[in-house]
Amino acid sequence: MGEAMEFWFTERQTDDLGLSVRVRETLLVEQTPFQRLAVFDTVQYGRMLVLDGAIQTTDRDEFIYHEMITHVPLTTHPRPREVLVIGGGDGGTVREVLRHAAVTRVRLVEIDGHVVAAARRFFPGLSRALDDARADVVIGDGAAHVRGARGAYDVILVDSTDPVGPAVQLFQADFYRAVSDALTPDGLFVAQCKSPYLDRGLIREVLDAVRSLFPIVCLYTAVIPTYPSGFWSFVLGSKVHHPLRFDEGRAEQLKTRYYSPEIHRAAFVLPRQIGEELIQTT
Ligand code: AG3
Repeated sequence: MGEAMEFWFTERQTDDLGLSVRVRETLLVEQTPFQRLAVFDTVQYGRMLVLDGAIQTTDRDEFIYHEMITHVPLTTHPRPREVLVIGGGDGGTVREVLRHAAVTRVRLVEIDGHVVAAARRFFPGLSRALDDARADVVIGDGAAHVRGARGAYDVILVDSTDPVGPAVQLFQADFYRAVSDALTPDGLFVAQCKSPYLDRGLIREVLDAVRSLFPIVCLYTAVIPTYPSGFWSFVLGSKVHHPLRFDEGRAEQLKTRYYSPEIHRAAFVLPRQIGEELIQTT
């Protein structure tokens, strides 16, 4: 045997930019009714879940995204009891929600049962949470579920893929209106909103839509190495509670690796150019 062969997977993040990782083993490639699903074992990041060519989560950096999409809103709400996760079929967000003692039920509505099945096989550290007595897994259309739920949830977490394929509707104004109706009178929601470096047009549209529906609207960010540009954003819309008046005591006690009360505050501070472009106060 000569030189060992190398296999690489590249996510084409834009037409002109990619992230490449060396693959130790391809564990699964399948076409589901909704998307192309792949699981790789990579040298740098461990196991990696890929949907339609876009990296969703990896063993090594999944905690950053899952902690940040969850703990910022759940420490902002004084008593988050009923929580809905849309998407998030891997289970990582549900795992973080379950760290909050106030939560009596977390319902996951994932459109693609194959994502849940792949997570159960290859990502037990994420999917184990789905077997918790407080977790309720529904395979179905998250947008339709939200339209049928009135005043039912304290917190809604939109853990979606990017706005291509089944997730397109999750970035539209109609959907945020339904989210508002599905929340309790002091409810709040968070949605992943791509990269402030690469997707400012999308972020601006989402902020505008959410601003027309919620009195409190904020963008916050986290550093996520495997997502495009490594710099990621979350949009938070809230009816009453402001995310900078959160429960620091509860935030301090959470068993986390990225999130902390300091990170919570810092996440809302935007680099000057991005802040000026996105958060013009009118
Ligand atoms: N959902 C957000 C993934 C977006 C990544 N985008 C990309 N790689 N182009 C993550 C699901 C984890 N529960």
